Amino acid sequence: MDLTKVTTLERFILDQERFHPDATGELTNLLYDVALAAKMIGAQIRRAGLLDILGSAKATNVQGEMQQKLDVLANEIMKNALNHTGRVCAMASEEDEELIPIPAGYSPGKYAVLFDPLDGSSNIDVNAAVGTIFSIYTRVTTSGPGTLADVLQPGNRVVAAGYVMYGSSVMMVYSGGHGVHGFTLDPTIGEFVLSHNNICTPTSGKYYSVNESNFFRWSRGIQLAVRGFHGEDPTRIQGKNSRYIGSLVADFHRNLIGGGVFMYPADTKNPRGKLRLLYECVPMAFIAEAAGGKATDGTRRILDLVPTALHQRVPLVIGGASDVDYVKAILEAMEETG
Ligand code: AHM
Ligand code: MG
Repeated sequence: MDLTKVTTLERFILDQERFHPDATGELTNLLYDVALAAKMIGAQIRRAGLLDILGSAKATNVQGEMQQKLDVLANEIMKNALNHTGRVCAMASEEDEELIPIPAGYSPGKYAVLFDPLDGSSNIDVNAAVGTIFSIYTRVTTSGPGTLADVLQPGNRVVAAGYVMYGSSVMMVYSGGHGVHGFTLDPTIGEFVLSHNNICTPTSGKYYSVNESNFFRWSRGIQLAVRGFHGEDPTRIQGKNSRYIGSLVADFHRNLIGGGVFMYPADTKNPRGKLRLLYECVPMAFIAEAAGGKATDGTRRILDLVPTALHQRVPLVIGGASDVDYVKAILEAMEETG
């Protein structure tokens, strides 16, 4: 590797803009704002053990789950990185019940941004990988402050989406619809540099990832599909290895690169699944599809679902195209729909 030449995130996105003659540079700057927030969140996570900011903030988020201190911090960092730039008209976050307006005194911009500032936060206390997930839409309202209509858009209108994984290194993976690109933070220069250009995911992979402790709470179809992943249906699908961290970004990222399928199906405890459509499933579905994979709620394409509420949940089957199709074929044969 020539250490005198690196492609930074900024340069890469600027280069891509040349292919869009109508581009104004606003989206580039917005992605750069997200990257800055990611660096700040990553820095806090690295120092978490030292600063005694591990553990619960004794507040409960809108889904009734205990927030970890870093969730709160990451949420504030994301909002503060985005709310004053004139590029964003409104935001929505896993950690805020309502739409997040732009503060008084700042002008609302062209984009709506949705995010889960720190997903998988139950992993923080054990030093396992966590992530930030985001998606960006062009606003549908024409002026003034953004409204719910700007954030309740179907995933097929996303203009860019991605995630940041805080793992053994900090990595940002994003797509503007043309390919999926991965950037690793070089801590010595404080820049995200292109490390994974044009990621393509295998159509059938070697891993399956699901919380198997829910097995007896799943539908018959999901149980059958997972038994296929165990190797019980070799004429239709090859048996796979099980890998599950319980951190969507890390589980998804491994399968994106190594090949595989991730599922969080509905179960009797979570009848609509656990994951949230808007800021967990849609951004991951956008990335999966741009890498050649698929994402469904079991039978229907995630990106075509029309959201009705900010925090709605949806079952998720995501990964290699033929692995996702395998699950769909079983559910359809059993007449189980999403
Ligand atoms: P969170 O948004 O409260 O962090 O929960 C989301 C996480 C995902 O990262 C992960 O895929 C899933 O919840 C794990 O759930 P479970 O512990 O039920 O397997
Ligand atoms: Mg989450």
